[in-house]
Order: sequence, then structure tokens, then C-alpha cells
Amino acid sequence: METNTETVVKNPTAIGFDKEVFKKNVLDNLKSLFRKTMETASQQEIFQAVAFEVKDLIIDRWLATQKAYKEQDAKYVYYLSMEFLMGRALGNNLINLCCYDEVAEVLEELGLDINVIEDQEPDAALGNGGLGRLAACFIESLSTLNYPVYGCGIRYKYGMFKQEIHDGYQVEVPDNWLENGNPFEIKRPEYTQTVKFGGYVRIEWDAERQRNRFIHDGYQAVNAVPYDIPVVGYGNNVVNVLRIWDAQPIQEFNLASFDKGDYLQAVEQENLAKNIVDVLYPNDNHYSGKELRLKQQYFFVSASVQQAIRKYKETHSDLHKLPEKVCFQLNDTHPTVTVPELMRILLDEEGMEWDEAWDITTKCCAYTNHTIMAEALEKWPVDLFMRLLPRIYQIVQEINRRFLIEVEERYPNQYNKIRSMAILYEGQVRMANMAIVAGFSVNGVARLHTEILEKRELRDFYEMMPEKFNNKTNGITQRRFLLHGNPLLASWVTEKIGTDKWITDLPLIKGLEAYADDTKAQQEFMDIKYKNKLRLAKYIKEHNHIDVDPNSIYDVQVKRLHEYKRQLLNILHVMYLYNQMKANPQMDFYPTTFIFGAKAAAGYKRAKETIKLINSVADVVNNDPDIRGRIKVVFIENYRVSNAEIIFAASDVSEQISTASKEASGTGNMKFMLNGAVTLGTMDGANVEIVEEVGAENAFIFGMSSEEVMAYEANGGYHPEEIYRNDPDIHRILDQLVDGTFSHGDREMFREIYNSFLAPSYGRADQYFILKDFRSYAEARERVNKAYQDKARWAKMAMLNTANSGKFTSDRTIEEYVRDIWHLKKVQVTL
Ligand code: B1H
Repeated sequence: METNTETVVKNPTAIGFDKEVFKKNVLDNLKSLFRKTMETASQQEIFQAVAFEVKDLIIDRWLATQKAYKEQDAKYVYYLSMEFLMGRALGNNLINLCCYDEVAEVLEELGLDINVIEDQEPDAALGNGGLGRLAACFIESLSTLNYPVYGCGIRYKYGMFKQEIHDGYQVEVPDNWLENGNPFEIKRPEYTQTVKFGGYVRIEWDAERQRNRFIHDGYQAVNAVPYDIPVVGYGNNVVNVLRIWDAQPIQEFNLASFDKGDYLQAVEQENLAKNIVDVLYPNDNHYSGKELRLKQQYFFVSASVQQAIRKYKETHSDLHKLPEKVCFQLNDTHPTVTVPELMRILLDEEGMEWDEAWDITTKCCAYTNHTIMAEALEKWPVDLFMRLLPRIYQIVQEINRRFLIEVEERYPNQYNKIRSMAILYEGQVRMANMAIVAGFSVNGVARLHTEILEKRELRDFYEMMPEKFNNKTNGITQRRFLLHGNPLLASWVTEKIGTDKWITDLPLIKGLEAYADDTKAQQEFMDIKYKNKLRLAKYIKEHNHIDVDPNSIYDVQVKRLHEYKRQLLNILHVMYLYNQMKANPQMDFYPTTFIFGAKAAAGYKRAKETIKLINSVADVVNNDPDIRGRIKVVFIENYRVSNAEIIFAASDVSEQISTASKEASGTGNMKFMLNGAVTLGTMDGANVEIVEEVGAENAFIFGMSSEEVMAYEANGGYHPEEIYRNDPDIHRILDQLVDGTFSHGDREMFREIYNSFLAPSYGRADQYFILKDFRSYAEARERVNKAYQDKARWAKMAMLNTANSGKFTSDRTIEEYVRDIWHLKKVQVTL
């Protein structure tokens, strides 16, 4: 895989960093911000003082970047996303400014530990999981690759909830991430936009233009106020912007002086503004048809599109050329109202004819699909949609009407085509269909996923408009997930391959392959892994109060909790292992720590039961003297970006065990691979490409193929009770769910999980083929355990995973988006 290898300035002196100046300014900041000295300030205050100083380092680059963009009249991609799962900023900003080590030294001279200071920063958790983290990696890569981008999103007051575990159960705690302010953001009230909801549309005859005018009246309006967060490129002076919108009531009139009707409207407007950006919907891969969610979507989309048009018009007079300067990338269907919103502006505000407006819109919008899970498909009830967005709804109707004429022309009398492709159907607005009809590009996020879209989920669209479809296999940024998260391995890689250019050109990491059989290198690689395992053990001890043996295999599954991801398969297998070991205490088994980390959506019952089951199994297994610590189960509370970095670095085995065809790509799988963990997984999502890169002999693959899964599904499922009847080990673990073994005698605690396999109250039995894949999984886990006992073989496999992870940098993904979809030009920034 080729990535762009522009030379970058890495010399810290080139960025004008001066240790003494930095130190002095931090102390000044402490004084001016908090009236404190180093002796009296808290670590949190010191973090703030340091962060403000780092923002200062960023500012000049930020100005220089925006100036360069303007001078070159650069094309921008607007990456529209309801989620940006940024994590912490301080460490990564320092890394990308190429002064991390210098600042660490300054802090040390002040008697401070940079890790402790970094730990003061709350994660910016404005996302659920992979989709939001992908957006964060993408804008970081765009900056590093010198491409102009605006990340556009929402400044949620509360991000992803914090997870606490009480008595084995998940408890959600609000994430008040802005409590101490956000030192990196800048409020931009001068770019405030107004967004309108509700009301009705009046039609007026425009005599001058001899056509109807559509006037939106009786609405409630809210101000969208942007906050800009810098997104620093690595060593290239580029600073792009993540623009997140806050909602503010419009206070243009004095409440008291209004008559009753206006008073009420003013109060309503105030309320509207109050809750619009209150909280991130905590559902991963699941759509929530709530009015407030649609409000959030239109709120940030309308503000972003208005802003983009305004900016364009500052320097251009002809809106027909908008597609030369602007591309709106829709991160899933959540921002799809971009399409009718852009149409509205062009038609109603710019006075264009439909065809011109449509031509521009369809050249500006591109859509990424992230899932085929039916429950994630956004379909809005028409009545809700038209009440909230009456003018937008009219436009959607017209888009639909015209599209159906096209379908009818192409496929006369084939009602099935209309049924599958209509945007408005059975009282619903189907957002994916709108995004596909209006977008000039539709992409999936891994090769297998795109194939499934083309052949099955979106087959009719693919047949009608194949030129729109393309694949962009996801990626991750090595700056965060290796350089920052695993400094020991990062330095070692640089030393071994003789260059640090992998930081911006990850395929160079292939140079490690030459060391795969080198005993000394193997030893060094595993020593680093061991140190990272110690670091994680320390974290687990501090946060979970569990002792973990750093010599054991760290077998890790961290990701959102979802049935299709099959954490249940993992824990059932632990129960099985436990039974084996009880029956045969002498069995050959290398001690293993099974580590879980997962948040369940607040309303997702089965997911929450699964967390309880994991913790209950942990309780029994960890405390059974017969096991002698050879099996440990650890549930890491509050899995998030910041602790993920520590977890990936320490992992030996990467559990990627979704039911084949269900995980669109996965990106955790890539982070593990980069850090030298070996994949234990199904042929799903990007696992397929991981295995292709690293070789089947360096991964542990099991389970049904996506073809097999889809074939069963087409036939209404399979019969898990046959397996239950014929496989005594499986019979036993299922029975243990309801005989009290793991629940202090409570036979009801896990009854619903039990029933899901054999007698579900709704849906198919064992919908995600857990029992069907169980034996294959057990056998793969046995292979893992054996393989680990051959130290040299394991070291080689692990090293080869790191060595072959080059394809999975988000830099490669971004270059593909640029080449095929966005057509951006690199902009050089000098100070
Ligand atoms: C992914 C979502 C998602 N796909 C709806 N879809 C949401 C859907 O709040 N909602 O309504 C939130 C999230 N998330 C993930 O995207 C896929 O499951 C992963 O396989 C993929 O790696 C990731 C990035 O493409």
C-alpha cells in the first residue's frame, strides 16, 4: 500500500520551542488563571496552565494554516459527524508539535510527571465507539497530510456516560467533561448561525421571477454558536479545525414587553436551546427515533452548511462552482439532512431552479455507510419529520418524486424496485436511501462490508448506479495508538528500522520483518510487551483492585457491548474452561487473563445482563482456589480512548469474534495489530484484510464465513437446541446459567440469556450463532494457548503483526478518500 511520503519537519527547534520560555509561561499561567504557584496549585490547575501554553504554541500555526488555505483558495472537506471521539488532546498535541519530550523534561524540572498531568484531562468523549473514533483519526490524518478539513459536530454538554460497576452491574454516570472548561477550544460567536424548527410553509407568488416562493413562518429559532478545537498535524505546521456547535437561545427581545403569544414562543425557544445539545445518544449501532435526536441532526447540519456557504461566498460569486471548493462527507446517515438543507439554501435563499440546485447538491455530497445492522437504519416517521422540518420535508418529497420517476423509467412496472429504493415509503423517511440518491459517492468501510452492500443490502442501488459505489477500508492513526500509547515500542521500532519516518509513513514498519527470526529482537519485543503488561496490571490494580499476573497471556476483548460482537461467546468459553480445569486440575494450560472492557447502551437489557454475567463469572473463577490463578477474568471499568491506549499496548491476544458479516470493519482490531497482539477472530470486517496482510499462519481464525451466516439467515436461522442436546460441554454451561453456579444460587439472574439460546420470547434462537461457532472458537483458543507456550514462535507472530500493520494507517484511508472522492490539494504551511 502506498501512502504519501512528503518530508515533514520533525526538528523541534524548527517549531520555535524554547524550554525556558515554556516553563516561565506555565508559571505565569498558573498565576493569572488561578492566582497560584507551583507549590500551591493542584495537578488539575497545572494541567490547565500547561494546556493553555500548548494552545499558545498552536495558535500561530493555526493562523498560518488558515491564511495559507485562503491564499490558495483551497478546497475543503466538511466531515459531518454526530460523533467525534477525540479522547485527550494534550499528549497528542505535544507529539504532533514535536515537543513531547521537551515538555516532559520541563515538567520534570518542575518536579512533575507528564503522565500525571495528562491524566488530569478528561476524555473528550463526543462519540460512542468506532464510528466516532474513526472521525477523530480522520481529521488527525487530514491535518498530518496537509489537507484542509472542517470537522463539524455537536458540543454535547455531556459526552459518553462514565461507566461504574456496582455489584457487577453497569451504572451510568453523567460525563460532565466541560466542568473545568476546555483549555483547547475557542468560542467563535462571530460565526453564530440561526437554525429554525417547526412552523409552516407559506407559498407566495413572486411576480418578478414568475414563480412561487416558499416562506417558512411561525417557527422557533435557536442560535448555533461554534467552538473551534485545533486539530494539529504531525510536524507540518498544519492546524485544522474541529468545529462543534453549541445551542443558545435567541434573545433579541425583552421577554416582559411581549404579549402572551410572543412570550410563550420566547420561552419555548429558550427551552429548545436548552436541551438540544445536552447529551450524546449513547447507542452504538442502534438508531433511536427520538425527536430530539432529529433536532440535534438538523441543528448541527444546518449551522455547518450555512457556515460553509457563507465562507464560500466571501471569496466566490458563483455558487455553481461550489463543488470545486466544498465536499460534504456524511459520516453515516446521521447528517443526511445536509442534502435537503443545501437544496433549501440554494432554492429559497439563493433563488435557484431545482435542476441547478440539484446538480450542485449531488456534486457536493458523499455518504459513508458504517453498518448493515437493521436496527441501525435510520427511518424517521413522516409526521415527526414534517412537523419539525416542514420546508425540508417538502424538499425531500420532491427529491423522492423525481427519483421515483427515474426508477419507473428505468424499471417500468417493477414495484419491488420502488419498494426497496424509495426515500419515502410506508410513512417513513429512509435516510440511507436519500444519502445514496443524492450522494455522488457511497462507500463501505472494509472490502467485505462493501461487497455485502453491493451484493445484498444495497443491491438495487448498486445495479442502478454502480459508479457511485466504492470501498474505503478504515484505518487508525499511529500517532496516537503507537507513538503516544506505546512509547517503548515506538522507540524500538525507530531504532530497528533506522528511521522515525513510519510516524507519517506506516508501511515502513515492514522493516521489522527482517528481525522476525532474530532471537535478540524477539526478546526485546517481548520485554517491551512485558513492561506494557506491568503498566496495565498497575492500572487494573489501581482501578479494579484485582491482581493480575503480567506473565499470563493477556487475552483482550474491548469494544462496545453488543450481541453481534459476541462478548457472550467469550465468557461462555471461560465458563467452559473453568469446568475443564475443575475436572482436570492437571490440564495443560498456560495461565491466561481474560480482559473485558465494554459499555452497554443505557437501554440495552441483554448487553447489561452480559456485563453482569462477565463479572459474576469473574467472581467465581478468580476466587476458586482450585484454579490457582491460572484463569483470571477482569472487567475494566469505563473503557474509553485514554485507557484503550494502555490496553492495546499490553495485549497478547485480540478478540475480534463478531458473527461474520455483522462487523462492518472494526478498528480496534487494527490498534491491537499495530501493538503486536495476535488476532483471534472470525472472517469479518477488516479482519479479512488483517489476515491477508499478516498471513493466516500469524492469526487464529475460526467460525462460520459470512456466506454461511447469510445462508442460514435466509433460511430463518438454525437449531441451537440440537447442539445443546448433543454437546455435553455446551449443555453444561448453558445449564449453569440457570442453576446458580455463577449467581450465588440465583436461578433467575441469567434466565433470559439462557432463553435466548433455546426459547427466546422474540426473535430467532441464538440469533448470532454463538453455539454454532462455539467448538470452532474453543479449538482456536486452544491453538492460541499452545502457540504462546512456544516463546520464539509467539514473539515472531506478534512482531509480524506489528510489521504488517502498515495498510491500516488512517493516512492510507485518507489518501484514498482524497483520490477518489474529495480531490483535495495538499497545502504547505510555513511560519
Ligand atoms: C458503526 C455505527 C453507529 N457502524 C448508529 N454504525 C449510531 C450507528 O447513534 N447511532 O445511531 C452510532 C453508531 N457504528 C461502526 O463504525 C461499525 O460497527 C464498525 O465496524 C466500524 O469499524 C466503525 C467505523 O466505520
